[in-house]
Amino acid sequence: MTTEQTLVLVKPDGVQRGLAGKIISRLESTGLKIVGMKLMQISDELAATHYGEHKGKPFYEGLVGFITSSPVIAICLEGPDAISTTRKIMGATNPADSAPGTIRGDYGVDMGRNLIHGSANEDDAVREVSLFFSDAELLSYKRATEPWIVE
Ligand code: D4T
Repeated sequence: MTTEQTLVLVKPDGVQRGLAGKIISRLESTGLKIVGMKLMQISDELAATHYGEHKGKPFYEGLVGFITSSPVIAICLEGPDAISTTRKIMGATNPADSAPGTIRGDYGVDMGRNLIHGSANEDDAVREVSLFFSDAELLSYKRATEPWIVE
């Protein structure tokens, strides 16, 4: 197990629908640690950088329009295998294909309103965490429960 950091966004649909608490609670319940969190409005520039790999794809304009349409909650989670654990709890990109018990499977029905973003791999995670958080916004702290979470 590698200790990793990953970027999570509760997307505008999650915030607008009042699901942020439920979504964050599911991630928090795994034992992963919140080391950064803020409500923010994503600018066009930040959206273009974050979703640069999708530029030119048919869904790109809609994706950028959606992610900039209303505030998101940006979270940096830390812990063993934080990237894959978060992706597993999120479910498949398209909520129609997401298993029950996952965030997208339980709360979503449409690919363009899939509630949550989580970094896809280690390179993306490092890039995305530094895109959304300054060093000063990422806190290093111990929790008394840690021996009960990691052997
Ligand atoms: P994000 O990046 O939002 O965590 O989603 P994924 O990592 O699971 O999926 P992705 O990068 O392939 O897609 C980014 C974002 O674009 C939307 N999307 C995607 C869409 O609206 N239509 C599409 O055909 C695809 C592939 C959904 C997620």
